[in-house]
Amino acid sequence: MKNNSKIKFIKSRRVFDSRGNPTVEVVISTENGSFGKAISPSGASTGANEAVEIRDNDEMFNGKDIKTALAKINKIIAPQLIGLSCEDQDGFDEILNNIDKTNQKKNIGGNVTTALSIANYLCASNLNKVPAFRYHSNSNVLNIPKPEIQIFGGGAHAGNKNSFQDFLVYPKQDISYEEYFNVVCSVISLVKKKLIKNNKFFGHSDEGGFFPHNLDHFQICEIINEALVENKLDPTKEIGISIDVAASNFYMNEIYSLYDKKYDTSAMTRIFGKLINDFNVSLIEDPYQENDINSFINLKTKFENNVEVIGDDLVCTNLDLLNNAINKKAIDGIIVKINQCGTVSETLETIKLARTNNIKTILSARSGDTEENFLSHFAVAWQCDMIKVGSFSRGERISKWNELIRIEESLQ
Ligand code: 2PG
Ligand code: MG
Repeated sequence: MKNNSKIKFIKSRRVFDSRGNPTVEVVISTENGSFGKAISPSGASTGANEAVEIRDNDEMFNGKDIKTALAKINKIIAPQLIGLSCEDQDGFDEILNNIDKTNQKKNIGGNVTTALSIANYLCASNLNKVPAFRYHSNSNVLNIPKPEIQIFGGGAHAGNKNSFQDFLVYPKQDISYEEYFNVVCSVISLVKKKLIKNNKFFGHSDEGGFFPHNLDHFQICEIINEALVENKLDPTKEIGISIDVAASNFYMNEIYSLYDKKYDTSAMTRIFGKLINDFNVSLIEDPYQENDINSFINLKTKFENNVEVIGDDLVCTNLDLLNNAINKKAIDGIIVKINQCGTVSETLETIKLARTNNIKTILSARSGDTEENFLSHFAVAWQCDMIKVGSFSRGERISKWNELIRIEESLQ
């Protein structure tokens, strides 16, 4: 252990996420003055098996304040971490888990452990005088992850309307960020023009995508297809269309409620069949509610060569749930969110298991996110296949895309 790698100081404070809700910021510094800072993001369409957030539930900030979380850091957690080497990420995260003692960080909070764990990781990269995207990787050849960018947003990110949550585009071939952003920019302005012309523009969802007035999933995908084709882009080869159904959000008692209509599981599968066959959708996240793994398996088998099935709430960045999904051949890829499991070490174990089993990894921001751009670094450092941080607007989203431009440049 380098002498100067010892953690000397841990400071935490209340800051705010992109929805204006309080969240935890942590700064960790070592004896030689190296430091790392991180803020916990926060989800709206959370999986039942995620690490849970500690909130005060009192009169402050609609019950979302985090005074208790900050007190736990200062009084219980920090004293046990001071003196540890920031380079011992596993040891750091193990201490957090030992203090908490639950599967879902119910005692000290996933919002607390996430900020602490990431701040420590960033402190170690700072100590080693490398940017975070180079820390962790021995390789000089780092691939840049493919960006999945939201065009339309709905569901829990748009006032809990009963609609799919995300409609996105992603490059199917290798393309530089510069070129891809140019493409996405033209597609987005064309989509906006079409919405305004047809009186369908309603507003923006939490991640900055368009939230349309009175358009269903087929009409939304139709508009994206038109915008791609009008930009001379082939949605079957060049730019793919993906959706995050986030199906648990509009499911209850065996029924999915979408736009005031009711669908059973087979009816949902028929919708997906049409989206895949007629609207070029080639990647579908959380198509069914999180406890219905069999329907994931069926969808994957039925459309094996035409669509990739991705688990988000189904897996919750959890090693055991991922293992189960792999054994049952339920998914082609997973969404990885650090605050779903609550520590960097557990996230890395999940990514490793996915990679060994040829499961695509998509590192993702949360709908309540911040100006922090460490996710862009981690997506490269951990060699994730894709990165999903929302739309191509709003500061907390653009900060991550901009950082990827800088990282891409320094990798050339
Ligand atoms: C998702 C995420 C990000 P949330 O479901 O993939 O879009 O949403 O952070 O609300 O869980
Ligand atoms: Mg999702």
